[in-house]
Amino acid sequence: QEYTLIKMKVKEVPEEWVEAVGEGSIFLVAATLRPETMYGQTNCFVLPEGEYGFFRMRGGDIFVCSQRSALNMCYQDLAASSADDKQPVCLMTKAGSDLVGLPLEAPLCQYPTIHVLPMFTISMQKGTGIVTSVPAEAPDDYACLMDWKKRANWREQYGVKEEWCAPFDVVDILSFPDAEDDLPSAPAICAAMKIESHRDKDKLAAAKKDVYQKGFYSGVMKVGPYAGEKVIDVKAKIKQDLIDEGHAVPYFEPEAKVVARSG
Ligand code: ZZB
Repeated sequence: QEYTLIKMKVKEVPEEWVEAVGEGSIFLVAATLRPETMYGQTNCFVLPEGEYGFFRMRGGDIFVCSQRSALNMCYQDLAASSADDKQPVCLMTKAGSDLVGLPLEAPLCQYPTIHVLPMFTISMQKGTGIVTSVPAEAPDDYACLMDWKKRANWREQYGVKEEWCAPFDVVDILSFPDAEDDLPSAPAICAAMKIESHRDKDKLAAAKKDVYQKGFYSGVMKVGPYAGEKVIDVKAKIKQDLIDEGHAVPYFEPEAKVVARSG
């Protein structure tokens, strides 16, 4: 599976982190199949109980991601590795909960600063364990952003400040000239399916499938230099532009293995 890794730069690096990791810009990196949607980012998600490492890349940058994805990055010659055993160089680890609230600068994003929020349904076995949020076109992201906007008790429990979610409205990025309605896909499908929370996993899986199809085959860009062009025609160009500008790198995931389960 070929993903695009989106580099979201940490805008204010805590003093202790600098001491622990040394020189280099720090990026939270999210694996996506939808680089054309990056105009619609409103925040970033991490798994609160997930473990994230700070890994040295060959060019000197520091990427924050799961250990598993860092190992893949070593094999893809992205991450620096110890000479003897091809293991990624981990400078520090943090729980996802320690990353919540961080201010980030994300490529193509309409908001100059976005924040890290918790998402309970992230798999640490997929991508980097970090997810960039596009609530217009990703039902999971819409449901999760709404959870943080609506639920003061969750915010209190997880230390989420209102200013990290409340000001971030859905950014409408695609139009669907051939569809019956021309609304951003994810909010409409979440309303139609009465999805109450991002923990509604089964409904969200069905919604995601629908929205993927719609976005890819009928979407037309509303924003950016390719406005008016079809997603299907410009997806690869937008990806290449991001890579050429140093905001993204290609990232490959080995095919998921069938794992024997016990218990
Ligand atoms: C931005 C984006 C915009 C995404 C969109 C989707 C959509 P797939 O198809 O199952 O491989 N994602 C990435 N890593 C994880 C993870 N570890 N746990 C949970 N979700 C993850 O899913 C790939 C997509 O799932 C990625 O693409 C990412 O969200 C999320 F408009 O990035 B995407 C209809 C979906 N729309």
